[in-house]
Amino acid sequence: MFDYPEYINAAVELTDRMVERGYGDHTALIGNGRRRTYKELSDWTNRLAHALVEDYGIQPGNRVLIRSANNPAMVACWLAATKAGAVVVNTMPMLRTGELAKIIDKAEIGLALCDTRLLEDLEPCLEGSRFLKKVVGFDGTANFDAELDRIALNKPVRFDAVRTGRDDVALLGFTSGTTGEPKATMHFHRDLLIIADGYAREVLGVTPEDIFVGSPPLAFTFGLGGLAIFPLRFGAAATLLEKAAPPDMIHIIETYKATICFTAPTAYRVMMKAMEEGADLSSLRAAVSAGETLPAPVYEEWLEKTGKPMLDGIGATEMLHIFISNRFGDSRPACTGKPVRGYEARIVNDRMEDVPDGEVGRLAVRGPTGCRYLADGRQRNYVRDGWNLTGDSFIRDADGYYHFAARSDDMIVSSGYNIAGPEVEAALLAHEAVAECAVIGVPDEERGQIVEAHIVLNAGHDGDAAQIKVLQDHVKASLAPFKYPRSVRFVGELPKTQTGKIQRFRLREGQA
Ligand code: 3SK
Repeated sequence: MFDYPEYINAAVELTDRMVERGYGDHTALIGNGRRRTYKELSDWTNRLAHALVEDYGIQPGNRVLIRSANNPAMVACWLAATKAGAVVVNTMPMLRTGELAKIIDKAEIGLALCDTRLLEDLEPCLEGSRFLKKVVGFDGTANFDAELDRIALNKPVRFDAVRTGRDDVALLGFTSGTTGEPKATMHFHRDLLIIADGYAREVLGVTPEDIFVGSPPLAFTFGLGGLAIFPLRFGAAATLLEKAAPPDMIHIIETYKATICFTAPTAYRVMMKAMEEGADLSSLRAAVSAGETLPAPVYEEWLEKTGKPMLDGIGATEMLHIFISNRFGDSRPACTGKPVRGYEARIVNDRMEDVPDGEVGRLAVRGPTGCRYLADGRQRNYVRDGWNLTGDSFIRDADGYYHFAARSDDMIVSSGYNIAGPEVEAALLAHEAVAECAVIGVPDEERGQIVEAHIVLNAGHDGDAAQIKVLQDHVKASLAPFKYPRSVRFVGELPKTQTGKIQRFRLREGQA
């Protein structure tokens, strides 16, 4: 179905090959107030690749971490490292030292490329790391005013990319899982092309005239696909925003007449409010919603306001991108649609038997882009007989459409971010005031879910507003700030089984 030569380098296909195919003068990236053509991107990434190989000793298979907000320099670093045959781990700016250290250890990262504005949390990882040898700064504002840029500026614009095999690992996508212990999923060079040649071609019908905008971090494969791989595969342009709150996206849509937007329902809600106050989003031909469930009222309102369906989809880092999606001519409210070309889905019970249509079961998916965990015993829990169990409960109706029912695990999805409850619990328990705690997701109109902490305090600590603030600040300081509990309840005790296991489901059901 997806046929690629035995040796192929995905980054070359997205840059140099596009120049060969006549897109050299087309805009590839817009960011930091500048446009860059495919030719400029090809030259830029080739110079960087020379620097990585010649000055930092990168060899095929070496693991390279990139730390940056969404900007053209991050895309250039990712492409350059991929051209050099490295295996890249993209990370979000919000991650703190402890979180970065776990990733570095798990992925055995030797070299990290970091926007110089974000060095503070990464540099301490050098101390005592068995793997990390060097952190190199690049200029995220693309004024070429950092070590990596200065070295790259003197390099040739041609680079003989490493002859990677189509099944060589190019990317490690990290997902925090339900336990908060990061899992890495491996993706091959061919996978990076399949998500474009499958989903982006079949569902979105991307053309060179398209201009992409969106909020997901490039460090999240949802963002890497939607804001880098899809546009670059088809000669289209990507706008990259370091801060992508709805007003920023609206500004970009109006300024550049963006045509395809990737974000979560929460942001679409705000954008629709802005439309009532005069925002002009009429250039958008596709609004992709993923990362959290799309409520039917949001779908209906968008359809009413724009005349076009919002394209709900479900994806996973494990599968690299979206594998079930609605289509322009075939979409329904409160429905995620049908499998994307190349993927198969089933609804199964705990014994991996199919459950009848119309009944809730576990969503299992298989396809060409996953699921392969890096050195992780959890592979056998999440992948059975070649099928990836996504952790979601779904229903398939009699017409073959898939409908989300619930998360089957402890993952909290808030404004499109996956937050592992146990990780937040661990952060809270590190505070002297906290004796016990349980963290759950509770429904929230604006964010889908929010993190709620049920806390038993140690003696001598008052459960008042000041204490809530102290604990929230404590979580924000130890984890990425989006993980902090927006709701905190102080309780006398937590519901437990006879063997002492906390019964979070009872908190969720409000029975405790
Ligand atoms: O929804 C998600 O979690 C997701 C993850 C990776 C790629 C795409 C999507 C929608």
